[in-house]
Amino acid sequence: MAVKDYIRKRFFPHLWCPGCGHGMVLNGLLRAIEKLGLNKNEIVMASGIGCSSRICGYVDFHTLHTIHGRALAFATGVKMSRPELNLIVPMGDGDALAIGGNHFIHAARRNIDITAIVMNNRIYGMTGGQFSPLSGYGTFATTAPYSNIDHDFDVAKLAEAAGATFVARTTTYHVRQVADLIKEAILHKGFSVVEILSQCPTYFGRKNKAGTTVDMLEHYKNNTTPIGSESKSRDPGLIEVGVFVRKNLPEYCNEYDKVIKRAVKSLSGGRN
Ligand SMILES: Cc1ncc(C[n+]2csc(CCOP(=O)(O)OP(=O)(O)O)c2C)c(N)n1
Ligand code: SF4
Repeated sequence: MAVKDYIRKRFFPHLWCPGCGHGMVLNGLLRAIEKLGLNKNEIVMASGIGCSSRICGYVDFHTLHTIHGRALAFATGVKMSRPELNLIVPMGDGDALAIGGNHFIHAARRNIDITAIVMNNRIYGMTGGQFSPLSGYGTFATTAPYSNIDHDFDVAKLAEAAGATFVARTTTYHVRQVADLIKEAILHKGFSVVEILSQCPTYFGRKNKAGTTVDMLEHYKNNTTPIGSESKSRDPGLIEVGVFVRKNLPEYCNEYDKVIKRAVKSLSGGRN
């Protein structure tokens, strides 16, 4: 199936501003799905609210555009009832780690087979540029006109500590890596997190004098390095991209199946 067949053309033009990174993430996601050769009916995408979450409207899969921060809870419900389906949850940094932070850590802890894509633009884009838990100390936002004093999370470290079994990071500059990491995350059996640094030239960019979209992409290019590279030891400020965690642990739906079997056996007096 061609990439264009995965798109709902009737919802275009999309709502993203010119130069927004979220469209580049959509491109990588569709290419990953095309490479995997997945049937549209095998994919369920659940999202919350935000410019990033709007991806859900543009893809011709089974989609649930739900409430802010709760997409993982909806996805968990779908996955538990239909474990054979591929669950993908695109989230903004606010959606995933502010209002949705609790759902995020517990989905990771359970190791439920869901792919979470965190589109990190370090700002609440949709609502006009409020700072998020990923904006970082010293940044500017409409709600931090005199500079933000909150420190940010490291999404990859948080996801790993919470129990995610596949954790990766890339940026919209790394177009091929976006598709490759999403592909691997979908194939992974367990909770997978792909953080993608995605530029918001409109709110984060303007408030932080980050320049044009091209400047922001060049910033990603010049300030990232592959995990474990020598440059990181020379310049600890570089952001690592690549796969941080790739391990196999019991998956939640499989474990739940075993619980059902144990319960049935016990209730039938051990006859099954
Ligand atoms: C319960 C609830 N609280 C607040 C909002 C308002 N709201 C909508 S999107 C959003 C934040 C969006 O930021 P983010 O998730 O980072 O995504 P982005 O728009 O930057 O892609 C907020 C606060 C809401 N819709 N529902
Ligand atoms: S406000 Fe920012 S995140 Fe939202 S569409 Fe515009 S550029 Fe993208």
